[in-house]
Amino acid sequence: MKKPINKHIEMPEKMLSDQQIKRRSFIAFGSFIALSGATYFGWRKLYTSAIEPKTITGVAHKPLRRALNQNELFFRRLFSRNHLVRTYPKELAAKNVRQNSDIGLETEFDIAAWTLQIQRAPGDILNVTLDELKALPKTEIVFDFKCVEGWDQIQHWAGVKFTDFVAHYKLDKLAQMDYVGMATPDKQYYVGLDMDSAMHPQTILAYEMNDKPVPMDHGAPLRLIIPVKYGIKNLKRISTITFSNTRPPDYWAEHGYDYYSGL
Ligand SMILES: Nc1nc2c(c(=O)[nH]1)N[C@H]1C(S)=C(S)[C@@H](COP(=O)(O)O)O[C@H]1N2
Ligand SMILES: [Mo]
Repeated sequence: MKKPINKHIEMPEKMLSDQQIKRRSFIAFGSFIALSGATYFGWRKLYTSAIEPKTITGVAHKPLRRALNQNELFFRRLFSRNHLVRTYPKELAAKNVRQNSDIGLETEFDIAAWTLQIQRAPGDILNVTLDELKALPKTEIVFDFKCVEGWDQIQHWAGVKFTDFVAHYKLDKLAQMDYVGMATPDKQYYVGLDMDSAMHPQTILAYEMNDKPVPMDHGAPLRLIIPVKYGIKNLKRISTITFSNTRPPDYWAEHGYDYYSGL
């Protein structure tokens, strides 16, 4: 027996009654009002919420700071010292390197008298000169430098890998602590870094930019290049380095920004 041929059957178009249309409009409009209300009151609740007391972090609304800290925990668990930031060929590095802000660079400064000061213990400061740093293995990096203000630029830096520096000066014990703190000679700008980021293989104490000594406004004689972080953590003109198990002071965290500021 032959199968009956399936004829195309026209479905009658579904007609909506006036009443149904009214009901749907009511639901749509009602949802719109409800969502707008939730957005407005949610925003107002956040806006009028308490500001955190100023400690190591400051100025952020409490719920936002909680979110930033939770975010940090999440990403620190994912962080790996083996995962490298993307690098580029040297030819792609910017010739006109962007200069951003200069907190801590405005005080009169004698570059010839500069030494890097590492606090090994209270009252035990190790002084390292630029020549001593230059005698260590040199590491170059060309990467995309990112500022939280919204710009980025491929830049070429060179200096001593922080891990090489730690190994050479036998700071391994100190590097088992949780944080590193760095500050400018006048202490006007300072950053706190989690140890995993500081000991990342692409973190360098940089004394060269585009194969020349770091210019004054970019942090001469030595600045931090830490590609796993936003620009704010890339401290220009390092003077002091400290190690600790608590968060070191951080200029922008005190002004409301994320303490971690990872990429
Ligand atoms: N001492 C010091 N370091 C600093 C800053 C600063 O104001 N003072 N600004 C930070 C910010 S926000 C950025 S984006 C980079 C900019 O570095 P550049 O001027 O070499 O581009 O430096 C960082 N390091
Ligand atoms: Mo920045």
